[in-house]
This record gives sequence, structure tokens and C-alpha cells, in this order.
Amino acid sequence: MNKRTFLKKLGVLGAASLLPSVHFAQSPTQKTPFTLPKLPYNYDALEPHIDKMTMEIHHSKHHQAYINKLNEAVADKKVDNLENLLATLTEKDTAIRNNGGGHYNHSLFWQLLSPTPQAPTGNLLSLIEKQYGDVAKFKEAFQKAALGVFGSGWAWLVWHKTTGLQICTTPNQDSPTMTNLYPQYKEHTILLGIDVWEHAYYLKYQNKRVEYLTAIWNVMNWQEIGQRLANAK
Ligand code: MN3
Repeated sequence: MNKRTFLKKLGVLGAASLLPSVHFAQSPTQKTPFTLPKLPYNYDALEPHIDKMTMEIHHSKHHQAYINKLNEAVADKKVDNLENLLATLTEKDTAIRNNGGGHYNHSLFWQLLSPTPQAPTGNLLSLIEKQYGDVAKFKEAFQKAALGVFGSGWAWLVWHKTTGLQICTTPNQDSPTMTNLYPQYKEHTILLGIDVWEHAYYLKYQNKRVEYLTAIWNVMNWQEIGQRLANAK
């Protein structure tokens, strides 16, 4: 399955969604075409690893602000869907890049967290073991990359059909889905993305990004990550 088919299956391209709680709801007749997706769990569900107030502010204030600014930025444009919009961005499209990226990344991020403790299984586990040795070594490599993000940004695990898993990072609200800006990820599927902006952890962990990045594995939705890999194949 190629990337577009995969995204279509996820509903990002407007088809029936496998994950009904992610919507990129929009309508050309509405003034504000993009709306905030509901979280698939309560604000306090990821306690103690991610605290309630952080989740509430992150979702209802930060994510909402990206959506509001995105809606302003696309007010005069005919937008068919967010995925296409992000894939064709150029260096000049700063407002859509920052706020469309913010909406896309956070909509994905909420899905990748879960209050149910779990571990990688099946094909995903095999790939991790083949490429990194074991899950602990993978987490170490991912954490190292995420700690290396200077300022605000995201750490990603992407997958390519011949080269397999790859850890990468992007600044600000950029994402591997912005394939005109990041042509090296044109054939890749995002499996996992972790927000390393301070707003994702500052209330509980202050400046200790490493503690946030250690705790977040306790609320990782490995089932969802494995499903994204399965859908990509
Ligand atoms: Mn954030």
C-alpha cells in the first residue's frame, strides 16, 4: 500500500476513517473548516506520566490555537484536504506550515498515546529487534534523537518498504508528511511522532526533557503504531 492509499484509509484524505476520533473535518462552506478532534481518552487518563493539566492545555489551548490560525491562513484558499496541503508546501507558506503542521502532528500524537500499558508485538517487534537489537536499544536511540532537537520540534519513527525503520527529527511543527520540503520522506510512512516542545512537558517535568521522554514510553500506544505499520505494507 502506498502512502496516499494509507492516508486515505486513515481518513486524512476524507475517506471513511479507521480511527473515528481523528478528524480533519472541513467544509468549503464553513468559515472555520478545521476543527479540534476529540481525545480518545480523558485528560487525566495518562497520569502520572503525562499530567491532566498538561493534556488539557496542550489539547484545548495549543492544538486549538493551531487550528484557529490554520483556518485564518486558508480562509481565501480552496483546500481539499490537509494532507495534500502539507505535501505541497513551499518555503514561503509559513503560516500553513506552522499551523497546518501543528494540527496534523497533534491529531496524530493523541492517537499514539494510550492509558493501557503495552509493548511492541509482531512485525513491528521483529523490525525493531532486527534494526536496533532490542526494544530498549530502540528507545535509547529514539530518546537520543529527541534530546538532540534544539529548541522546539518533533522526533519521528518512519518506515520505508526497502530501508525499514528510521528515526528522524524535524524542527517546529514540520513533519515528514511535508514531502515537498522533505523529499527524502516521500516514500515513508510515519509510525510514531513525539512532541518535544516544552509545552508538552514543562508543567510536570520543567526543563527535564529526558524525564518526559523516559515516562512517555509508559503511555505509548504500540498497538496503534503496529497497525500503522501493517496498513503501510
Ligand atoms: Mn504540542
